Amino acid sequence: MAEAYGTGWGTFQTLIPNVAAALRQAKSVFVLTGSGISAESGLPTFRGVGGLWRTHRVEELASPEGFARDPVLVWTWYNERKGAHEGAQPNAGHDALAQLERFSRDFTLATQNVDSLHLRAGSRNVVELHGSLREARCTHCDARRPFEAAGLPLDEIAHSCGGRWRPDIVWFGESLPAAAWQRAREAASRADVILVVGTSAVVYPAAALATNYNRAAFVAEINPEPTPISDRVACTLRGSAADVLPRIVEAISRDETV
Ligand code: BJW
Repeated sequence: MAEAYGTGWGTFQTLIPNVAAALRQAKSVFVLTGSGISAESGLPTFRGVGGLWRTHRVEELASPEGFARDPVLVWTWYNERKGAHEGAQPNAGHDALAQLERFSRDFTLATQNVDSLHLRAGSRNVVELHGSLREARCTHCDARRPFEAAGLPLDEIAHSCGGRWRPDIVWFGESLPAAAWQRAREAASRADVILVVGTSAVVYPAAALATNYNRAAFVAEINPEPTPISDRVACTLRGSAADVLPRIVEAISRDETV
């Protein structure tokens, strides 16, 4: 399919109609997003400039070992992030993906983000690969509690069963939720078009969804910076999600396709 729409570098004027044409004709569309799509909502990415939280790397905080070492530090990080999520609004990139879903017969959006902004923008078939900050769960039993806007009070980390409350997200070394992973992998495998938006594509297995399960799809990456998959995709749109995605949706709406 890649040859039918042209590949490689080019101006937005050429590439956007190409991607729009591929999307119009696709029977099935799969989108993978990462923290870059929420950058223009004011939420920091993980590995970019300012990607550190205070002096800590994400790998130190987002792991069962990091949580066991210092649960108060980890909860302080998640409480701050929860506050930032509550204050953030979906941006034009999130909105464009919600619109794109309405044009598509079979559309799946798998996100690595835990900020719920795709759902708030109106996307429906969303797979949250790394969980969400809507709930906390116990490390020991099946108990769950809503993750309040104010975060978890730091004197309530201990659960009555002897376990600890932790955010309902996937940390390094932990498996992705099996049902979410299966849904995403199947959707990536059957897609005619795959959009990879705002992810450094270094965290696995999520990054594998972009290029490893489907060699026939037309894959377009939307990211201002190159990533390890840039050389393997049909089309790279070097721009911000909030700029590029609405232009693609506009081209589809106006039928400016090739
Ligand atoms: C813009 C923009 C704009 C900026 N518009 N774009 C295979 C190979 C190698 C390693 C592994 C492997 N398989 C497993 C691993 C280990 C590990 C891993 O991947 N490590 C690598 C880092 C080396 N993976 C795991 O441990 C995973 N579990 C697993 O595999 O289970 C099986 C297993 C079990 C036991 C042992 C071994 C295997 C779990 C991964 C969980 C990741 N969790 C985190 C944090 C938790 C969630 C949270 O707190 O939010 O998820 S890490 C962090 O990275 C977060 C993100 O979801 C994830 C991805 O980051 P993302 O979103 O791509 O952000 P950035 O900052 O990296 O990139 C932002 C991009 O946006 C940049 O490219 C910018 O240019 C761009 N951008 N502005 C568009 N305006």
